[in-house]
Amino acid sequence: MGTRGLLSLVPACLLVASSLVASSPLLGVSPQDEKYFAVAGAVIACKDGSRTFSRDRLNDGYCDCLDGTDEPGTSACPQSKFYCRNIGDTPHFLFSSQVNDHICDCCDGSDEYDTGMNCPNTCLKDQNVSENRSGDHDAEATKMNNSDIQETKNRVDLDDLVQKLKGLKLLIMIQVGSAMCIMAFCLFYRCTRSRRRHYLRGINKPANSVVFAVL
Ligand SMILES: [Ca+2]
Ligand SMILES: [Ca+2]
Repeated sequence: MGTRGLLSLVPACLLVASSLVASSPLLGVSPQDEKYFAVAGAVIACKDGSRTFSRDRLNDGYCDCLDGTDEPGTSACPQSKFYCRNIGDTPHFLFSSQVNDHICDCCDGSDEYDTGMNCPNTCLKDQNVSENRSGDHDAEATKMNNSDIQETKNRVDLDDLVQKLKGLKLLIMIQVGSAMCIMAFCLFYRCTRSRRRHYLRGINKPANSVVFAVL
């Protein structure tokens, strides 16, 4: 038998398990309390210590204990809690008023065992929906992480571009400053040279005039 064949047997096994639990005298009893009733003898003590009851009064529809110890599977005691096993999904407790109230509260339908209600076992279906929601949540988280990474990368690229522009601006300022210094030096050199020429011409002019006068 293949894997698909085995998987097709799972709902049937859950249905059989649920029906066995529904017919058990420990209906509505949590696994922890099963030990309590297992170790007890023919006479069982109420958990609040108020009194005792015989085993045949367990889930007999009559409230013997004020705390509901003897009626975990019926709505006889207001204080009792019904344990949904929900095999394949998450187990949880119900108020006793929710037992046989014509509303399917447990996903395995075990709380409506005496009303003729057709409560389909949806535990596996609910579990799949929960897993799908979890998968969607993970996918959304991954998408958000990728978006954050891309945004951080863009921010780093922008900062890098700003730093490069600042460096380029500084380089341009240095080059302009250097060009201005060279131009100023050249201008100063020309002015100095021109003044020197004028000075030398001023010295040579009187001497030539004297020579011409002598001749
Ligand atoms: Ca009882
Ligand atoms: Ca119910």
